[in-house]
Amino acid sequence: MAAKRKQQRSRSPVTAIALTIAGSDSSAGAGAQADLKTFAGLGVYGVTAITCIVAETPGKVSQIQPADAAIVREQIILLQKSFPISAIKTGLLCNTQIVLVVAETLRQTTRKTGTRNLVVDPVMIATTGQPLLDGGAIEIYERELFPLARLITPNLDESSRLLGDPIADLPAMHRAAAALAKKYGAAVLLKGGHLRGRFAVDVLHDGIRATEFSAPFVPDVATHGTGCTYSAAITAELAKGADLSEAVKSGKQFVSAAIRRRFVWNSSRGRISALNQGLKFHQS
Ligand code: PXL
Repeated sequence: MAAKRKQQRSRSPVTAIALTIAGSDSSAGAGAQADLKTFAGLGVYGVTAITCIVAETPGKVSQIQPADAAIVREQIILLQKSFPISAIKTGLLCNTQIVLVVAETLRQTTRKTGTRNLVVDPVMIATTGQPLLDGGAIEIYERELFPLARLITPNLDESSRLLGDPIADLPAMHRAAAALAKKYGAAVLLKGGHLRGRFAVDVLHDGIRATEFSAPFVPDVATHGTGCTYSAAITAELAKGADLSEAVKSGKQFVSAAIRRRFVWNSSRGRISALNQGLKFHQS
């Protein structure tokens, strides 16, 4: 009997677990929904701590309601106690109180669990240009959360906001990535997707050296959630044990494929599109 139970147990699949601390996007293209689809697409079991509810549809953020900091904290603590989580990412944290409580909770729980794989995606502005984070929260990010991160993944706008200088070309991206890695004592992946060219080039700086990651740029794509999907894919690879550079390489391939295979629908609001993080779909 015991032998049979043991056999049954050993046949159950075991997979890596990743936690995303992020907002809910009603249209499921970004936020925690994109993270979960990405984790699943890469064979990682995802769990979530929801920080806010965003009512949105592709192209329009309508309303944002933050969760109480106390329930954000409880979700993280409970999950960390119950699951062997091997990587964590943060996405939209919405306001100062939530950034503070996430940093404080991760400082405590990761000391106990030893999880070093924290990817911080400093989500500040939506693809539509709408601010998603209140101004004072950025300072708290810099002081409390960045020092805990293994990797920070700002885009060009977020990097210029953090450094106070515009970033206009690839040499400026290299200088900025090095400056950010030095400033925060963490590896930095500066995403250059918004620098229109034939290739979307990102620069990873680990504090010592820089590596470029490049993929053909897909023009005329206004799909939101690329940043979330990219950082979630990196988190999934870290959860499975990849090193940082391998994780970024696979993450870039994953997000590029999600963009190439995006869905496009006609709706009463015109054409809308969403990333495809690996859905097997039925063509009607
Ligand atoms: O893409 C940034 C982003 C992140 N997280 C949530 C969002 C959005 C964009 O709108 O809704 C929850």
